[in-house]
Amino acid sequence: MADFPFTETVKEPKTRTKKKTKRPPLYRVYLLNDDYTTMDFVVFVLQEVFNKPYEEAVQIMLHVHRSGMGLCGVYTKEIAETKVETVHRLARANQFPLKCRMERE
Ligand code: TYC
Repeated sequence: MADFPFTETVKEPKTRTKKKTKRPPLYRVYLLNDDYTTMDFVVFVLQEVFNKPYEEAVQIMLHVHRSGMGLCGVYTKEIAETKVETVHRLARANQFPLKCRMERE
C-alpha cells in the first residue's frame, strides 16, 4: 500500500460473509414430586411422553419421588412446551396433580 501515491486505500468490508449457524436455545424439562400421583402413572408418562425405556423411567420416577424433582429431557423451546402441556393434559385427564416445568439451559 505504501508505494501508491494516494491517500485512500480500499478497505475490505467487515461483514461476515459465511453465516454462522447458531444453535437454538435448549430447555430442560422436569417432573415435580407430589403426594397423590401414582408411581405407575409417572412411569407411564416418562415412557409415553419422554420416550424413556421402562427401567430408566422407573429410575427417574424414584429420583423425583425421593428428591422432589427430576430431569426428563432437553429440547428446543416448542418441543419442551409441548411436552409440558402433554404431561399436564394427561395428568388432568387422569385426575392427578402431576406438575412439569421447563427452564432454559
Ligand atoms: N410421590 C408419589 C407417590 O408416592 C410418586 C411420584 C413420583 C409422584 C414422581 C410424582 O413426579 C412424581 N405416590
